[in-house]
Amino acid sequence: MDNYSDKASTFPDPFGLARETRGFGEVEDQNDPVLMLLRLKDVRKTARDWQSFRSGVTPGRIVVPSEVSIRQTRQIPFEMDPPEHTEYRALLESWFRRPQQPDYQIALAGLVSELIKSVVQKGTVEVVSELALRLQSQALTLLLNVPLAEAETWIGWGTHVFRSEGEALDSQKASILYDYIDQQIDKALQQPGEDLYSVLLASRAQGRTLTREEVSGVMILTFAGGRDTVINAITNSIAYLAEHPHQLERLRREPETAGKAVEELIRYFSPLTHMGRVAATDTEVCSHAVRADSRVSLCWASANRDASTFENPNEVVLDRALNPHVGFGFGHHNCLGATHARLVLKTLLTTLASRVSTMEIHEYEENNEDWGEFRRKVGFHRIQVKFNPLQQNN
Ligand code: EMZ
Repeated sequence: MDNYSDKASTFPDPFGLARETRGFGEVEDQNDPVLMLLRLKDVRKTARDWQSFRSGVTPGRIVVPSEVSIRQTRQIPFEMDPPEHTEYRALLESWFRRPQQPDYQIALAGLVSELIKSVVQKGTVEVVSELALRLQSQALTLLLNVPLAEAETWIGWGTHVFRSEGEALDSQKASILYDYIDQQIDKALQQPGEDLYSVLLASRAQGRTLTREEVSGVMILTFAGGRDTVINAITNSIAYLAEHPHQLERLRREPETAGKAVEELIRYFSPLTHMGRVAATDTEVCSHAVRADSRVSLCWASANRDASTFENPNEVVLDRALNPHVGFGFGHHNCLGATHARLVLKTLLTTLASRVSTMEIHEYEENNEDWGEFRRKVGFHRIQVKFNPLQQNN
């Protein structure tokens, strides 16, 4: 077993004791408290029970920290409940499954390969801004089917579209995203193309074409939901492989293990800590009374370390056989972007293994979230890494 405490890629579980003893935690959030559910069983059960625990409430309220003060537009489909949710989700599925197509995979492999080539050439880079943010943004051009050059605009926005340094909710920053999406919708209306905006503008739900507001709601979710989460997953995976060179070596020898490795890294790092729901009536979860209209959260990060399901939950076991993690959520709201995110990570792992011999972490600054009594490491604000090329590739 690896020495636990002194590694950049060690992400301790802050929820362990509370999960085992109580099963929940309580967090204050802008005068709208949240009951965090910590056990895998409760998280799954509550995620399934959309009649009692709703997503289609005031826009921004199921996100923790709440975004009620910075947006009015409902993000689609995640701020909806069945049966409405079912129809919108179904109309998005085939588009978000395009990463399964060979030409998409070839295009992504090309992007990743260029990026890795350039970091190897530079030698030492700051991974969050020079690799993870760039990769996330460039890969998103494939998901949206827009020109690669668009990525430069998004890179300029930094790692989170609603947060800036020292400000958890930055409304000025949010308006940059909304204005941008508005302009893109205008463009697509004037000159429809093969991009996601145009496809959505021509899509139908509820017996009519989608409204502009609905198209915007899908686009905001696509931009915001898969941004810091993907950036953290990329950065944390690189930190892990830098500190476990034998695992990079193994990926080189057995690239077919990359799929399982991705699942385990997602379980261990859990890029999204939790997602909320709002109780429809007075009820009870985990033997705790929950009042109508109060918030609960499904803590994916805690559920993914639940020892009643995962053996040695605090260890990264890259070829973990059974891995029913909830890193991409659970139930009908599971992550729509997961096919794309999995492909990005898998391509990153196999490309690193084929191009890089070892990586060395120089200095770094951790990114921690504070949830009341819980302090959770989610990634890095910055991390300087040296990439050593594989000899045959220099
Ligand atoms: C929302 C959320 C979706 C939210 C799956 O998560 O991600 C957060 O990062 C955004 O701030 O608006 O999109």
